[in-house]
Amino acid sequence: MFSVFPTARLRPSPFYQSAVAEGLVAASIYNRMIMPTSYGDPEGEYWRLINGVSQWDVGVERQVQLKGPDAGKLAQILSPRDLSECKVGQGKYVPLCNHRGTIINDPILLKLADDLYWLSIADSDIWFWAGAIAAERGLNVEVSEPDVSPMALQGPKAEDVVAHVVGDWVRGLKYFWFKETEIEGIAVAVQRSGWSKQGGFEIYLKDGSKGTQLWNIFKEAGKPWGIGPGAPATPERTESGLVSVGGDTDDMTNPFEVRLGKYVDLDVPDDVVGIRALRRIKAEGVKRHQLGLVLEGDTPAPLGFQREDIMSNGQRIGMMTNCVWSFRMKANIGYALVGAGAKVGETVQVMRAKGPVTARLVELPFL
Ligand code: THG
Repeated sequence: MFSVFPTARLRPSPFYQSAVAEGLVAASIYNRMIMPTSYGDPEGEYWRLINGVSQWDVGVERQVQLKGPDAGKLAQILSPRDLSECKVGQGKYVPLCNHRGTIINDPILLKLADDLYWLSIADSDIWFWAGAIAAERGLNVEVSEPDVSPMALQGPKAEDVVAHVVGDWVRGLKYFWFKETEIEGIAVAVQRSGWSKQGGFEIYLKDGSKGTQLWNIFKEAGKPWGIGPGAPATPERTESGLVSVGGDTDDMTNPFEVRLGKYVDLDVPDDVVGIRALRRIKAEGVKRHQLGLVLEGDTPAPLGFQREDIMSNGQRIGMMTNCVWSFRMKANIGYALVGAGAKVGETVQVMRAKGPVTARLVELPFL
């Protein structure tokens, strides 16, 4: 059995011991933490997410806390999405861009109070970024990483399980809205969210010493609904068209190229990081766009990091950024980041390790 020694460079989540007890067999690294990825039955885990309820250790989705009188001002400077209408108790999906308009993270922003926000981040060091920008702009706000770790319940039966634990009020929560509460004395925030399109909730644990206890409360409560362990599922998120920033994007990708333009408001104030670049990119027109790929063949693609050239009529037109076997479509599917001239319906060649594979460009999401 492989084991991991926690250090400041490789931090376990508060749910790590539970994940190991559930039979964790594979993990990745995210925000310098261990992110569980498989419990040994990818297809079973997938169908549990599609038809039932799946329990995920997503403690790697760290919070960047903005606290102080200028917290809201800093949140807006960090994101090109207009936050002026964001209410206390509301969450919003907010791309973060650098000065060139390149997307560097895509957190969920939670507004806990007028002077308190969390950015629930994807995999990059936004603490440094936010802290430096706050200080350089002379803002009165403290940037920190609080002891807060999300656990996700995803799937069509997640709502029944969460309602059973915290009460029927959760059924009335709107998408990305949340409420702070306690579960058997454990402080949490409960949000309708999660990195799947199957519905579900995330329970933000506010005391890392209570991870095993919180995990077991949901494991026990979920038994009548057949709950079991899982992890953010590449086949499901690909079918559903969710973007993985850093995976599906490179160091030149702007939000318009990867279908995130609807989260960019070009008339936010001029002091928003990257907004001038984004206005220019929009005015000039995007050079690339993201489409789906359906590959020929009925042998599941090997898992792993795959960024392979896409050819059309002997010319390289872009790259495949992600490829996975879809259990529902019974085909290998992936994302293409290709020149704006490449169109849905076009047949292309993907230069895979074992040779070229024919594929069709399609609209996203697949399902
Ligand atoms: N949960 C929490 N934090 C996170 C993630 C999460 N941190 C970053 C990571 N995921 C990646 N970011 C996300 C988060 C949510 C969504 C996509 C990427 C998402 N998108 C929906 C969509 O694209 O259809 C809805 C967006 C909308 O319309 O507002 O859900 O999962 N705590």
